[in-house]
Amino acid sequence: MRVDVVTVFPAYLDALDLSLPGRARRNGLLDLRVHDLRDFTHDRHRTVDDTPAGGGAGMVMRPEPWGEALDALDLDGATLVVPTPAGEPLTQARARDLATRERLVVACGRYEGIDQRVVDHARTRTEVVEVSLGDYVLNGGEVAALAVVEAVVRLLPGVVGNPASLVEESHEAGLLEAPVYTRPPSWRGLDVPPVLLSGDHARVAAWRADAAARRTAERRPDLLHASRVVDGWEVVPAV
Ligand code: 6GU
Repeated sequence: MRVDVVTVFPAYLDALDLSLPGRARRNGLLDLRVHDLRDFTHDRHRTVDDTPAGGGAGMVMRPEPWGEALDALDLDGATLVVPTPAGEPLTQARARDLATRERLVVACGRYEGIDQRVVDHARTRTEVVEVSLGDYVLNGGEVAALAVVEAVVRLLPGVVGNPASLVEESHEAGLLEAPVYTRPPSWRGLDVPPVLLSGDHARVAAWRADAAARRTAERRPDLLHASRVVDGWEVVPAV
């Protein structure tokens, strides 16, 4: 997969040299290119922002550098990902969908965001998805770009060594994952739940299913439907 990221802070994306995305790059599974938006300005101060039309606080990213950057990258056949707190939630289903694309272009806004005409114009040439990481405010799209790349790249064939590990995770089954333990069996007076040491795979699976349901009911009741109720909470995943 090819991923182009456009940002005024290219160094933010340095973390993608590390860990799993770094290995995917070295293995040729991920062709990641980071571009500095200011390279597409022409004034001495390399200006990318201006005051909001209609007034108000903060600054808005001007359309011209974005237009030039996206023209230079040639969006044809790419999916443009625009991180914004006003976007659709980045979910595991969304990550799975994005992982099927041949090429992503991630446009990282700063300040109050990018002039909407940039997105509207891009939509006339290619698929555009505006995504949000959650209901809180970040200063720009770079952290979201890291999140999108990490969530998507680990789903590409050959990137994660054991594909079975992708199946049992939080959110893949529509539920949160059960708690996990390793050696030693007793640590600081706290024991690994004995069922996990029993060797009885069916009982282990049943324990995990129950723990996942309880945890989801407690922490994320929004992930559950209303039909099979445990302790007052429905435990059927909504996806
Ligand atoms: Cl994608 N961008 C910004 N600036 N803030 C956010 C966000 C994205 N997701 C949650 N908050």
